[in-house]
Amino acid sequence: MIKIWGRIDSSNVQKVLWCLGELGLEFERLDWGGKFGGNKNPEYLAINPNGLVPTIKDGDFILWESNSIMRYLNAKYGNGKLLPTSPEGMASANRWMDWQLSVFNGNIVPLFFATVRTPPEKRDPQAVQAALEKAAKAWQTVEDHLAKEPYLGGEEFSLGDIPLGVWAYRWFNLPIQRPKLPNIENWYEKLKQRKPYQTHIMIPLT
Ligand SMILES: N[C@@H](CCC(=O)N[C@@H](CS)C(=O)NCC(=O)O)C(=O)O
Repeated sequence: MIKIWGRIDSSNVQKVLWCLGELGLEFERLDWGGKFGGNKNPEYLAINPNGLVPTIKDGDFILWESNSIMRYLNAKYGNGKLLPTSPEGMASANRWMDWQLSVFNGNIVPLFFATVRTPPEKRDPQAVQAALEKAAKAWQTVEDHLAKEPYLGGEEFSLGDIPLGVWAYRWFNLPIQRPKLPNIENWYEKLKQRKPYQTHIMIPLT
């Protein structure tokens, strides 16, 4: 049985839970990180020196980094079905996964913290607006791409959709005035039909 350390409200843990769901895999999950702590324990640091979640253990194999975990699960248990087979399609899906971690995250996390993770009475409207503009600019890159193809890896759903799909739910449920992004809305509507998305992603924002 695959073991996963990580709280259910972590975006990076959610990616792995969604992927496990898409592959129909059973797993054991431990509440870890955030209010549960445990991630700075020496025993945990020995398996994940970053002190972050998620981490998985599959037999004797331990792995951290959410996107790498999804690629591993897909290769090992999905026969690669969650990535396009053409080099171009696979590279494109991988690109969106990498872009989420390297570029997009830094543009959306400040908005999440300025709203959901700040009590309403302490929220700074100017800071929220600045964060919103930054996030909207990053989403525009996704919007423009989704004008050309229905999913972020091409014609079919793939791992390329998961990292940004996690954030789409958050974006559409934040207490903000969103600019109109019709291609992202259409894509999000499709993601909402997926059972693992409903189970692991469409949960209250905390
Ligand atoms: N690049 C890492 C980032 C992991 C990460 O930043 N995890 C956050 C939660 S989303 C974390 O562990 N924060 C500390 C905590 O939850 O206590 C990944 O994709 O797995």
